[in-house]
Amino acid sequence: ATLHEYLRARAADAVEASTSAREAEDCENEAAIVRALARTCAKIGRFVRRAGLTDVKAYVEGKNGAVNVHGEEQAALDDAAHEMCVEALREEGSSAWIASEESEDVVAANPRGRIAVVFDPLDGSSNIECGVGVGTIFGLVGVDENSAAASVYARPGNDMRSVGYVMYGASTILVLSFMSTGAVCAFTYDESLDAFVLTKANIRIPTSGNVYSVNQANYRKWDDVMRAYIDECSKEKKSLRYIGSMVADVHRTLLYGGTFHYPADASNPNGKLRAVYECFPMSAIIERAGGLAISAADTRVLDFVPTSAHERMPIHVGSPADIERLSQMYRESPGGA
Ligand code: P6P
Repeated sequence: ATLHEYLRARAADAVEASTSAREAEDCENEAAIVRALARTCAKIGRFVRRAGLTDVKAYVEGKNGAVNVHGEEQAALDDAAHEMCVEALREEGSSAWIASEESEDVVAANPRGRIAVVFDPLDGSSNIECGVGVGTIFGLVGVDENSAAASVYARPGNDMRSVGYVMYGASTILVLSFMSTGAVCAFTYDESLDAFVLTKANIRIPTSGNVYSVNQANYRKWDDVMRAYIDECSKEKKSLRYIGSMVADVHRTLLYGGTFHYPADASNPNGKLRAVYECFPMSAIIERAGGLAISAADTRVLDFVPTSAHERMPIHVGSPADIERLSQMYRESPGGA
C-alpha cells in the first residue's frame, strides 16, 4: 500500500470511530497534514541527495538570498527545508500553529485550526557535506481553536498524536505512528511512483540489543551512573555505533535494538537535544514500538512539560531491557538520578 492509501484507510477507521463531526474533521485534517509533510520530505530528500550540485545551490540561494557567508550550503539547506515545510503546511491550511526548530517563535497559522505541527526540518544537517544520513522529525498535537502559542509546547510529550520522522539515508524512509494509537510503520519512498510505499507494518523494537549509541567523548563529563552503565556496556562486549545524527542513530536503534543516549553532562546540565522538536516525537515512536524513553531514573521523556519551545532535556531511548537496566542503576545509586 502507498502512504496515501494507508492514511485514507486509517482516517476512515478513525472517522468511523469518531463521536462528533469535529472529531471526524480532525482525523481528516490530521491525515492531510501528514500527507503534506511526507510530500515535502520527498522533495527535501531530492535536495539532500543533490547537495553541492548547482541546481541545489541556485534553489538554496533563491530561498535564502545568499548561501551563508561561510558558503555553508548545508546550513542554508536547513533554512530551505524549513521554508518548504512552512509553505506546505500553510498551503494545506488546517494547522493552527507551525512550530519549527529553525525558528525562534511558534508561527500562527489557521486560528480556527485544532492541530499544531512541531518539526525539525533537517536534523543533523552538519553531516550533509559528507553524505551521512540526516532527517526530518515531526509531531502533531491537538489544540483548542483560538489557542495561545504556549499550548503548542507547554504540555507533556504524551499529548502528541501523529509522530514520525523521515530518514534521508541509503533510501528515503518515513517512519510514522498515525494518531496517538497508530502502530509504528515504515514507508520507503519509490521515485518511480513518486510515492511512499509501506515496507514495514507494526515495527516492534527488540527487547534488548548489542549496540549502544552515545558521544563517548563526553564520558568524563557524565554522572557516575552513566559512566558505570557505559562501562558495563563495554564489559558486555556491546558495540558502540554513533553517527551523530539523531534520526539515523534512533532509526538503527528502533530496528536493531540497543540504546541511544544524549545524557546531561557537566557542561550541558539539560543535555543537548530539544524536548519538543526532537525528544518527544522520537520517544513516542520508540515507546509505541515497545521501547522505553527516560530522561532520568524513573522519569519518562513523554511526562516532561517544557516551559519554553526550545527547552533541552537529557534523553535515553531504546530496548526496554537495556533502558530498564539504566533506570535501575539510577534508582540504586546513592545520589539518585
Ligand atoms: P554531538 C545533530 O547536530 C544533533 O542535533 C543530533 O542530530 C545528534 O544526535 C546530536 O546533535 C549530536 O551531537 O554533541 O554528539 O555532536
